[in-house]
Amino acid sequence: MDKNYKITRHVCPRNCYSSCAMLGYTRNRKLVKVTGDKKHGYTNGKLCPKGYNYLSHVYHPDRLKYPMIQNKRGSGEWNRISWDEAIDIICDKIIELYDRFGTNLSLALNKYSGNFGILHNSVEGFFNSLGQTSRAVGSPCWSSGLDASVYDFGNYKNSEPEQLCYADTIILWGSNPVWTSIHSVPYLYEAKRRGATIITIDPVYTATAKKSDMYVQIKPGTDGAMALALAKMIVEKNGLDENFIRKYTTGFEVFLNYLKSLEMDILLRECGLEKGIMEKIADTMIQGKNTLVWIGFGFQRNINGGQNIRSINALMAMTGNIGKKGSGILYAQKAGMNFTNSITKYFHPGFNEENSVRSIHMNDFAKGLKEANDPPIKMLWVSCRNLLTQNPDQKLLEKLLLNLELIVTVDQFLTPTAKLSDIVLPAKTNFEEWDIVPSYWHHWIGINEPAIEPFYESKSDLEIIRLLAKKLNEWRPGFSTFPHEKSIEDFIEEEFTDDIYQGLGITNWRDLLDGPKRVNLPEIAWEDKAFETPSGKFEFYSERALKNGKAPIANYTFSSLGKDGGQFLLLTNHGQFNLNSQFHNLDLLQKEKKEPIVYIHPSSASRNKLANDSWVSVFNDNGEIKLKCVWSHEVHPSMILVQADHNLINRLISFTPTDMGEVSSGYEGMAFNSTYVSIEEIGNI
Ligand SMILES: Nc1nc2c(c(=O)[nH]1)N[C@H]1C(S)=C(S)[C@@H](COP(=O)(O)OP(=O)(O)OC[C@H]3O[C@@H](n4cnc5c(=O)[nH]c(N)nc54)[C@H](O)[C@@H]3O)O[C@H]1N2
Ligand SMILES: Nc1nc2c(c(=O)[nH]1)N[C@H]1C(S)=C(S)[C@@H](COP(=O)(O)OP(=O)(O)OC[C@H]3O[C@@H](n4cnc5c(=O)[nH]c(N)nc54)[C@H](O)[C@@H]3O)O[C@H]1N2
Ligand code: SF4
Ligand SMILES: [Mo]
Repeated sequence: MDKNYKITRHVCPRNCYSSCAMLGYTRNRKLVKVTGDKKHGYTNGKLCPKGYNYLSHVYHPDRLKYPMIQNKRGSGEWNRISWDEAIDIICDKIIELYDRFGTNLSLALNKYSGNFGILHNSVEGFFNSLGQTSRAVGSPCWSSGLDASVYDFGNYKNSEPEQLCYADTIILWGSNPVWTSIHSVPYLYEAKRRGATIITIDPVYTATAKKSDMYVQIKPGTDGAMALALAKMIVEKNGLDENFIRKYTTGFEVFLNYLKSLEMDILLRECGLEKGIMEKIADTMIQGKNTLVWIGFGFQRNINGGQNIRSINALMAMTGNIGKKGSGILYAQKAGMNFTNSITKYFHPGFNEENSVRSIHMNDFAKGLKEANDPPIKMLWVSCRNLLTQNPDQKLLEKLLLNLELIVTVDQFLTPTAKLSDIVLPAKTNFEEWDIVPSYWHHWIGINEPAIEPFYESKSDLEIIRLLAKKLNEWRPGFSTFPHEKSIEDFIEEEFTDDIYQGLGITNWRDLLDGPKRVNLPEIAWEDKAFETPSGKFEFYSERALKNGKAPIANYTFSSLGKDGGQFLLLTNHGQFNLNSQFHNLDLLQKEKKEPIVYIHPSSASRNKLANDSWVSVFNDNGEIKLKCVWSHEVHPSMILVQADHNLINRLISFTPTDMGEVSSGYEGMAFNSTYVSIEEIGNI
């Protein structure tokens, strides 16, 4: 690139393992190229196909350009309005509702993972600045796994994923990095080059499974039974690390007694696996020095998810595979996100974290909306969230949303959620705004600086919040304590402390303009064995779990997944060329896309008289969708697979809580993968 280009630094702020550092090339005020930033130690100058296609995302013809108002909700009759008009209408409603109810509780926020940049927390900050409001709380994504770590380790920490390189045995347990965490793949290859054995355990023969040395097709949701069977074998084979157990753990005897009480045949029948393959895995773990398990997020989105992870944690602790090079459990961390979070802390006088939120279960949001009373919810603010594709209970949600008096959605596109709103406000992309973006996976952070002018009239979430706070205070002095007069630079400045700077090896956040920086976190999680549990040890037996109404030890509930009537478990895995509901509209990426497909094992298909390539109806009490039936040996016979990128799939899914999640996120997680469906051929359509 010649010097006529302005080069700017960026981070992809999507809810993605990689949080890639990027370089934007701008000429004549137009972004003309996006590449990876080689200064990022983990992503190493590479992007994924979505990342390389950011230009068509930023300049997409469907991007929202102006604030718009809809005549009647869902009518599709939109009129352009000015920012002033939009802010006036919104603030007028906020104040009117306050006057009607004497509180802001009838105003609710639903925000999740559309953008993980820290300035986007200004939205929560604005809500905190009003006193009491209602808020969707919880996580549809990862919380039962986080809780499992809290019970066993006292916290969730992640080794640097680069540790993959040093493992002798890598178990990819329900994770599909070839699609969902592409930057980890070079480290898996490096491990392979060094002689590691890679085992994938997944009900689907995924792109990742195809690259592994060993593949285990497990019945979905039964991994706890498998982990306990492996643990039992390892005990029998004298594969315990007695020293680690004695020094660093508590409650092993209770766990051991539990293992002894379990019958191997029943465990194996439960997960549908042969003893031979289990012996092979147990032997590989014992013979190799270091085993590293990567547990995916999809793994724990079922009713046994948290307990199944606790069983794996126990398996790893009893073999001493914790806190040493090339071993341990990779899942996720929040430590790299430890900013001051000051942007959320301008609480209204008399309010704080404890008393300013009336929480509504994010995963059971429809019911929450219905039941919220005194006062009821009347206005909804949606930001970084496409709840009308990503949430369960779609039909009920749609119905209840229609009862609200005002819905405002801030987004870059007219999503299904935006289409059911009264006002949509256009959001900037990460090439148009300042931000700092951390990662829940690797140990790096980076900066977003504006490369280009805002797309038409789009604004960042923070800019919108400032307009709201300013107008509210003009009309009602002191209504919001959000400091709208502060500059964006001020807000960034306040997120850093001297300690954070020191850890990053910089003296000012602007130093990130020279390249992303590594956060000063240990390369190996728990190397110090300073577990953060009440006992200070790894807890096979957790009093805390018991107190929260859970089994105190890793525990498997048998046949909790059994259902009769010929129904199948519906798995909705994350797709390769989209990021949840984002990037579906990039033609380049979607050109391979055929009809919407349901994959089914040929034996199940024959039993149910479903011809290959026929149209089928997939249904349950929640609804019905029509899909093309494709026979595939790659999916377990007990399940069918529809990619999560199918816009309508959550019409079949109602709220089912995972077994954990409350400790880390406030509510149980969402057991998307514990949904049962029937399937029938409908011939040609
Ligand atoms: N059936 C099924 N459902 C699932 C899942 C599944 O596996 N199966 N997975 C679940 C999981 S793991 C997750 S994390 C959730 C994800 O659900 P969401 O958090 O809703 O995720 P996204 O679809 O990525 O993003 C939501 C919206 O944010 C918008 N956005 C992007 N940048 C900005 C911005 O700067 N400002 C604003 N205001 N908006 C922005 C995007 O355009 C998009 O419309 O879905 C869950 N839903
Ligand atoms: N390309 C792309 N990347 C993404 C995303 C995306 O949508 N697209 N989404 C991002 C987000 S929000 C998330 S949460 C992550 C998700 O990242 P992953 O967890 O890697 O992805 P999933 O597809 O949710 O699930 C991974 C695998 O778990 C398997 N699985 C499901 N149930 C079970 C089970 O009971 N046992 C076992 N052993 N395996 C099971 C599925 O078959 C699937 O192959 O990826 C992130 N990265
Ligand atoms: S979607 Fe993920 S892998 Fe792709 S550019 Fe963004 S952060 Fe990187
Ligand atoms: Mo997620």
